[in-house]
Amino acid sequence: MQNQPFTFELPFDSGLPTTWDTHTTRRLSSMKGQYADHAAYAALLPDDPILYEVYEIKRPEIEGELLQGVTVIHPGKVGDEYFMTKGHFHKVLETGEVYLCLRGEGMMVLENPEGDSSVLPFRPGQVLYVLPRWAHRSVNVSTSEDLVFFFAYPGNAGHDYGTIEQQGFRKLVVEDDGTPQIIDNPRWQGQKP
Ligand code: S6P
Ligand code: ZN
Repeated sequence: MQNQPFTFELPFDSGLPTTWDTHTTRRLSSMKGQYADHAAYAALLPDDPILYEVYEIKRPEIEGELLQGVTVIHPGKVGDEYFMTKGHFHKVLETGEVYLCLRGEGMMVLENPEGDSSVLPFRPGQVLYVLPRWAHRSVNVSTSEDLVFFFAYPGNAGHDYGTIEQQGFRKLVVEDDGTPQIIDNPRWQGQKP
């Protein structure tokens, strides 16, 4: 781990950082129950494709530090739903996060415990600010190109994956006639505030 201020490159052609400390891959099998089309999920499971990869710079997970890295979501669909991240609240709910889209075409699905939800388009050159209290999931709405983005968030934030695993997001992004559409999640299992 660096103990001096440092730089690293995010070349716009690849979007990949030139250095990183950890590289995590998430496969379809880690998304059980998240895709609305359970039959399509089951049909793809034997291949267990990699949906996305996260490259991170290691820093102490404490207040005052920032954790940063790059996520690459590959193109693909499960039924009508695009490849997407698991999504999470931060364990410290009052945590904001900054994203910068580098490549591809995406959407960010967000919601808070108060019942508000939002789905924002996410294009190269756009910065997206995730407000404190809002769960977030990134969706690659291209079926041919990777979606690549940089993120930074406070070191003490932690992650709460369990709430989304259990209740899902209120909104889904699905392909309809070749274009992304936002629909209500018929299986959303949260409690209305
Ligand atoms: C972390 C930040 C991103 C995601 C990454 C993968 O707070 O929001 O780095 O970790 O995009 O998503 P997920 O939901 O699997 O952590
Ligand atoms: Zn986050």
